[in-house]
Amino acid sequence: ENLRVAVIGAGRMGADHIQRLHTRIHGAEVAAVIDIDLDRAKAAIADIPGAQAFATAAEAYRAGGINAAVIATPGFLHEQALLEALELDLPILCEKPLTPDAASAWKVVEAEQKLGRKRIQVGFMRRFDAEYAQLGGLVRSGELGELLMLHCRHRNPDTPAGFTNEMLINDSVVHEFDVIRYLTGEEITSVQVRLGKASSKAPAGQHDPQHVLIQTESGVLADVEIFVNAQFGYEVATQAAFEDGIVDIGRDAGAYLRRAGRWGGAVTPSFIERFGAAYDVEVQTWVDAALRGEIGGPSAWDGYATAACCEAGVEAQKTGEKVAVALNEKPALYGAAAGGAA
Ligand code: ISE
Repeated sequence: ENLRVAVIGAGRMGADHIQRLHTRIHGAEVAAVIDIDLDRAKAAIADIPGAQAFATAAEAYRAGGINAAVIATPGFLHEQALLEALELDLPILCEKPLTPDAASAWKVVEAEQKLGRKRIQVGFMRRFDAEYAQLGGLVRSGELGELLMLHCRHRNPDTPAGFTNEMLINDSVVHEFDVIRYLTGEEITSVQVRLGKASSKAPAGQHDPQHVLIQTESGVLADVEIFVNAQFGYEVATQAAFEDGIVDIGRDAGAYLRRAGRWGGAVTPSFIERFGAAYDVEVQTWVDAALRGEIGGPSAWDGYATAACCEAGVEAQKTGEKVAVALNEKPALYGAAAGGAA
């Protein structure tokens, strides 16, 4: 029997997941779409026979027939949606961030603990990207010696209305926090943010770009250029420096065109295309596990640990200080390795 999924939030990511579940994923169907804007929910199911639209998750659950939830509302609404779905013991795929701060993320971890088994996979899709997975494999194999430094570039063409200064950390750098933990297998111990020369293309109230310096338990340093109004297109790329080699991932790939005396290729327009294949693998992995009664991939612990990093990052943004990341003790449910395997 198929997983019957309620997709909560029919915005950009929600709509993308709805189409993914409907057209590409095996073993799942979209049973309900929930959006506070009911017209948007209805539009999202227009081509999906049998799916129903609701304004709240509570109404959808009352109507019955749902046995899994995908949460794709803005991050500040995740806590309530997570607690409601955990209450029903549903397998959950929750878009990042789990929640925007450590205290609310910890409440979610505690609620999952009460159930005694993992129910939440967090949408850190980069772990399912072929190049990140390859880099992770190189770190773990040890064939290039120890990983020493990471140079991360995270560039978006522009930001949607209402994208605040804090969201550079909470919505964008949160991915770097997760991949740094995933690649090193270590927790992050401190975050510093430097605000340099700002682009005139950034909206009022947003300082863009920013430079973030991150350190892990063994001392690995990662620097992140977060530049969310970079105009030219989308780029997420990392250069890793090992004792015995340098590895680059995320360079523009694809067709290399020569025409009319020029050479070049297309720049990825957004994360939807850049990580399209990774999202497919992520969602299929979640569905396959849920059908077996299991949950894998990035966990609520990863969501909590990255939320703590974000909190430190936002403080560092405001104070200019190097801010330590303090974590609660890790519950046994989440295993030993810091980043966990995808
Ligand atoms: C967005 O929410 C994402 O998750 C993208 O991966 C990231 O590149 C972007 O900066 C965020 O706003």
